[in-house]
Amino acid sequence: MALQAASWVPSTLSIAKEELRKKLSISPIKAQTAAATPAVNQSSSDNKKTLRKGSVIITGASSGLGLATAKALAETENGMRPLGVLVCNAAVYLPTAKEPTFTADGFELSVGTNHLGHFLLSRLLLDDLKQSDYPQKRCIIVGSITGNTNTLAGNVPPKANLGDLRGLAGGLNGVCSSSMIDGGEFDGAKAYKDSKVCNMLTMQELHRRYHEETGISFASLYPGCIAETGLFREHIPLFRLLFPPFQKYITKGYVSEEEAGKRLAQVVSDPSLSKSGVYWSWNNNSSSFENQLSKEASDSEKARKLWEVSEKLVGLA
Ligand code: LMG
Ligand code: NDP
Ligand code: PMR
Repeated sequence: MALQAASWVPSTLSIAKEELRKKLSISPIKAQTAAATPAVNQSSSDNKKTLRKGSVIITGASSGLGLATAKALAETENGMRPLGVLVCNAAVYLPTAKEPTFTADGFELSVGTNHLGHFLLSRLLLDDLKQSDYPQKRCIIVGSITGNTNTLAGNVPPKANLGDLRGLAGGLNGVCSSSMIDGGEFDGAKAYKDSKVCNMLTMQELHRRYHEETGISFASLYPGCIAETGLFREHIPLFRLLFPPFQKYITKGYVSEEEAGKRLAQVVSDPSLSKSGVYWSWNNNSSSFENQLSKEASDSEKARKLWEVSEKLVGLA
């Protein structure tokens, strides 16, 4: 099934890319996807119809959490095949970069990929989700504990802080504005954590704007510390060596890719996790609960401003 799921990648990828291209010339996200439902070539002529009715789109499904989630969904044997779900999962983390790098459109790479790419993708696919007749339509944006300063992990420097969004408003291009959202000096670890705050704020703003009207459930989550994924590929080898045992034996926050994939798969298709506007987390015994976001990550005024600034940057306003 996992291989079958992988065979979905090119067709859904091209649909999403085509959508993006049609609207404007932005390309921070290659929408790599996987799905657990019947393949495109088994359906009728209309690919868009298949997207609406029979698919889960997962960005960043070539490794780590995205791949493990696709596997967990593909292994689900019951009739409850998930339909009409968008999972914004792809991310990059550049903790050792001394200088910023940029997307083709000139946005700092971490925020461009993790936030702006998903902001645009979710907006472009909203109509498809809206029109789907699947009863539990969902749009999920993966967040993290490290963007939440109400936790110990969120207090490890550098801490997330979007400030007044002056760098983002200036285009995040490092030329006529800072490459950091708050207008400060480039810091790759902070840029990642800031992008996760954006992900969690965006989910809540989507919920406020669209949940009632569309019936789509919007959710974010912290799947646990999946300390061995490709996310840390840019970190120094010593970190990659020590981080998994540190998380396993000291913080006890470690989860395997398989376990994390099952958690995200629950948010995709478990009827008991259908509530909208929620940031899900799991206890050590793997039971899910609605977690509290930090002050900044639940600031509705900041969410609105982030929405408006992001709309301008991706050409939707
Ligand atoms: C920033 O540093 C970087 O500046 C930035 O560029 C970016 O990379 C960012 O978030 C990413 O990090 C963050 C800095 C915060 O954290 C560190 O640098 C941690 C390094 C700790 C170095 C210890 C090395 C020696 C460890 C040997 C022990 C191995 C144990 C393995 C487990 C075996 C189990 C059988 O720094 C701080 O905030 C300092 C706060 C320090 C608080 C210490 C809390 C106690 C935790 C227990 C210590 C265990 C250390 C293990 C470290 C693993 C790597 C994270
Ligand atoms: P991985 O690096 O394994 O997965 C990230 C995925 O994103 C890869 O498939 C990667 O594909 C893809 N990706 C990166 N850039 C792009 C792009 N521009 N377009 C399309 N795809 C892209 O890391 P994880 O599985 O750990 O990360 C998945 C999510 O989980 C992220 O949102 C991360 O923030 C979140 N998370 C992870 C935690 C952890 O402890 N690992 C903890 C909390 C949250 P490719 O390599 O082919 O480019
Ligand atoms: Mg962190 C106390 C629990 C805890 C948890 C659950 C995490 C998760 N971390 C915790 C604690 C600590 N970390 C402590 C005490 C330290 C100082 C030694 C520490 C350090 C640390 C570093 C250097 N942690 C990190 C890094 C990273 O580079 C990772 C990061 O911030 O990426 C942005 C990271 C993480 N810690 C986590 C999680 C989940 C990460 C991965 C990042 C993410 O996806 O959000």
